[in-house]
Amino acid sequence: APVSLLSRFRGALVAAVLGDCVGGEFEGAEDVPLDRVLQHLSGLEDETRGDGILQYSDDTAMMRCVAHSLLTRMGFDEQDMARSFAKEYSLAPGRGYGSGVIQVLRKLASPHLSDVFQPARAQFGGRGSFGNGGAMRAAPFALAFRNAADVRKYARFGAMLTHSCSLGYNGAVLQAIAVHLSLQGDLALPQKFINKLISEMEEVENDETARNDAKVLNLAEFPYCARLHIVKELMERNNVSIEEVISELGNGIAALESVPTAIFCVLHCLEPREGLPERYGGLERTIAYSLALGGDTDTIACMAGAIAGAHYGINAIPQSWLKSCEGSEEAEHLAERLFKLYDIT
Ligand code: 8NA
Ligand code: MG
Ligand code: MG
Repeated sequence: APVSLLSRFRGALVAAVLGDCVGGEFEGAEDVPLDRVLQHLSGLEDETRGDGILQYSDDTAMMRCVAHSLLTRMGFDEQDMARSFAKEYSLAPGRGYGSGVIQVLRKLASPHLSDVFQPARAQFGGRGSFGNGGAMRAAPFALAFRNAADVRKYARFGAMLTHSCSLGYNGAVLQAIAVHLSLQGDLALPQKFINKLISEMEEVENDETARNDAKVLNLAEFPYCARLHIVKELMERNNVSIEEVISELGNGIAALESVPTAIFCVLHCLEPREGLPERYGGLERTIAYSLALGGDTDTIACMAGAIAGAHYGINAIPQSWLKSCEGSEEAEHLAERLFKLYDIT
């Protein structure tokens, strides 16, 4: 049956939260055997399991702030979004935030701050953060704005509140665009999907600051485009090992080493894969595969979850997974409200 747009909206936010919650188990682990991943996931189906619900981390905490702010302001308001991040952090500082971003969140709490983008610009000796913290929370921008140019523009500004390095905010733009295209059903033609992402990023990275940052950081020209070309090459092969994915695309906390990786996870899992249970649908495969890469598992699974959820819709998510994760019901509700906003922006 065709997946309705509302189902895609709900799927995107709920699967993002799920990826964060189930991925937390393996965050920072070097080697994650697929067996352990499948064991962890089948544990969610056990009603009698005693360890309670899985808590979400910084990824979901900040994504909720983005969604709330877009909804209450009926669009992007940098002051409100900055305040929302700062308030969330002060109420629950123990959600596993990156070590650098904490300084930004503390400064954003100051009532005397006039330029809310300034604390982010002061990070890392003025170079700004290239972490994936802007990208991990980018999905709601694709659910709030219908127009691709708006998605690009506001995902960028939203990320710049904490991530002023172009590698940081361009990772957020890429993630938001991937969710945007997935909502349109574009993953039905995977080759076309990756080609569209490449041409979007050619435009985004054709910018003086982005070119200069790439040079200073010793990266290829058009670094996101370069990674997306690798994604395309890996897609065309059906015998890609996890080690190759990690070495070619990365699994780290830098946006460049995790956003293209998350996109690859979704594309790779459009089809059944060896080692993953046959009863799994594409969404379950995507989450399981993201965890098996190790590294920044919560964030990679969160980003892959948002893109995959927008493709498969809410009905692809097992009830037992949904019930096991903190914040999944709220995510569904936020998605429904964003769906109404999308109709008017
Ligand atoms: P961030 O802005 O603090 O960046 C994350 C890290 O990346 C920093 O702490 C630095 O080590 C490094 N980094 C970023 N930019 C630069 C730079 N210009 N020069 C040198 N080093 C740099 O935080 P974020 O919001 O981007 O968070 C990214 C990840 O951190 C997320 O996956 C999130 O889940 C979290 N995280 C937390 C833990 C934990 O222990 N709880 C572990 C891994 C990741
Ligand atoms: Mg996290
Ligand atoms: Mg993480």
